[in-house]
Amino acid sequence: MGIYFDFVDKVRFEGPGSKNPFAFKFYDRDRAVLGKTMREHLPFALAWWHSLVNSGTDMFGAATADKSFGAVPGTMEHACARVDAGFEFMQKLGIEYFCFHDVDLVPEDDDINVTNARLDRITDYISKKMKSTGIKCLWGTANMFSNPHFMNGAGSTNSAAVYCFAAAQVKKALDCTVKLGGRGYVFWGGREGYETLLNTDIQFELENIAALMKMAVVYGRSIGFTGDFYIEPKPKEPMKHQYDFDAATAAAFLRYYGLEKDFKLNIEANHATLAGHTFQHELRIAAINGMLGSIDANQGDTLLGWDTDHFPFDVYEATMCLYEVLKAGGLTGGFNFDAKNRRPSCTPEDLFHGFILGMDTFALGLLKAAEIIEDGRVDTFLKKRYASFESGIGARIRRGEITLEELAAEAAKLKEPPPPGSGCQEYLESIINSILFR
Ligand code: XUL
Ligand code: CO
Repeated sequence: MGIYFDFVDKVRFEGPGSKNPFAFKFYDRDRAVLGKTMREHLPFALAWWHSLVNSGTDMFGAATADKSFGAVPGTMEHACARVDAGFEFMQKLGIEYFCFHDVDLVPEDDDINVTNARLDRITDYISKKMKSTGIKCLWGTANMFSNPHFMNGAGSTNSAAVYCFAAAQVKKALDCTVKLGGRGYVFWGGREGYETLLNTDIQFELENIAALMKMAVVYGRSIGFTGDFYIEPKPKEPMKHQYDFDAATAAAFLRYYGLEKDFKLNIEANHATLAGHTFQHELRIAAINGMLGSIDANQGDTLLGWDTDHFPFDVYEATMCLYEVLKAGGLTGGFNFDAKNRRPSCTPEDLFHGFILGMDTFALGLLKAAEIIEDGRVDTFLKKRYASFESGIGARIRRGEITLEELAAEAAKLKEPPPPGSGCQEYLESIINSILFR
């Protein structure tokens, strides 16, 4: 095994004043925040596909970054070189988890049996690396969107034969995830959606997707998978309408089909904004449904209407994210950098800069979210805002001990209600700014 990133030894915390491009300015892994270390609060993961596979191709142009790692692309030697490079990279950054799709790990063959044999080999190789480094698997998934046979969907396909291939990939990806001790298993519905109702039976397709998920749960539990299954909501791209539009839609789907005991949500920042929500909104909806599982940590671009997967740099958004996570008592999953360098950021150094930026952004978010909670003014305001439900008729409403007639009688007695009080949004926003920039 060679050394792939010889320009850096170990990325260390040097503090906000450091000008070293290969040092953390805010991520201080052993620093205690609200009773836990930063490292415990922020289980960061590398996304195999963006960091080790994606080489900057887009619809208009070829690769700009060299991800060959000294091997011939499309070979098992290349797959192994990626593992070596990936583990060296994670060790140098102190990243403790990784996430993968089946076909990120090995070249996909036309014959699924050949691909599966390759997966057996590569997961043996990865297991050894995991043992020697202590790096763990956050979650695995099956890529059921790239292969042309999934053009009409995977669980939502019109073809029973293609459905078998979707099932086969889920089965094998679960085998790999369990073999690697993954904390979770993700379903991102890449082609699970539609373009026109002229050729689509939504109900039929939803039933088939749910059936595939149910079979995955039964199989996963039978081979000892004790972690969470996740749906990763996204409203569009590649499909016009995607079934897992947002957290509320996915939560309703899971309940309707009886999957809520085994599934949580993997909330991605860029998917939230594509759905017309804030990242914080999606996290809150997941949390109040008891389904806040894991996070795909990235950032979109408000001027672009697609999934740009930037490395996150927006401290405000990261702060509100961590505020939700802290309030929800943490994640069962982690923070997966489903993020890629911009196409012209094409050097191995840029890959380090992306992760340093992302990890520092979330570290700052954690520090600032903890300060908002310790400061207490936002929480105090919120409690006061609903205070009329704490006693009298309000408390009876909350306890469900009152009828519509009694409420109407109360209104008649009052003739008109007292003013409900100011929402104080600007006051609250200025508190957040004063904490962010002190
Ligand atoms: C696509 C996306 C995926 C999932 C895993 O937008 O986010 O990379 O995270 O399939
Ligand atoms: Co994602």
